[in-house]
Amino acid sequence: MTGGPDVFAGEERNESRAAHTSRRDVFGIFSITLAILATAFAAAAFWVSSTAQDHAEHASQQADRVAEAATRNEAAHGAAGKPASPATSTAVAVGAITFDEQDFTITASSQTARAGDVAITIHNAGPSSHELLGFRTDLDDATLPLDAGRNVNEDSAMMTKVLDTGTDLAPGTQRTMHVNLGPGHYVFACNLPGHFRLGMHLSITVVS
Ligand SMILES: [Cu+2]
Repeated sequence: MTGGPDVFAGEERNESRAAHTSRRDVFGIFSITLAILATAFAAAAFWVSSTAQDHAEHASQQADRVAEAATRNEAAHGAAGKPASPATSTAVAVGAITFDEQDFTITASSQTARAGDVAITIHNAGPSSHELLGFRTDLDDATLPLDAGRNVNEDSAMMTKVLDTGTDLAPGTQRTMHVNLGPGHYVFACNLPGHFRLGMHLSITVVS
């Protein structure tokens, strides 16, 4: 039985090598799987972080825009959120008055004017379209007679129309009209539906 042990030993070695080889294969597959998983995780982590960064950047840009708009709005309308009225001059306007209309107020460069030809410039600061009507009347500007639709009754016998833009002024536009005004009390208003009730009226006194 010579060679028997050798054969046995050889078989043992072979077995051992086979076991070793198979362990190495398992280890190799395990390593590759691990590497693939690690790569997948890294890619997912990168995607999540870059998406989060995009979101954060987007949110921050949006916040900036909102803050900027709020600042602009505040600058345009005053800190209290009310439309800021340009300081109305107490000087008597001679020959020209500028009316500023916006949602939903009317202001004028002066509320007292010298009788005679007056160049009336109407500026619409928006954001809606507006018109301007002028009436000679003893009524206070807030108490003009209303029609069934609760807009100013332009045909009321209690007042006489002296100015009418006729067509609406688009936001951001202005128009100059000439009118000859005698001494007296006048009311200027926007009579687009609801605008008078919302506050678009102003009294002007014309002196000789
Ligand atoms: Cu209006």
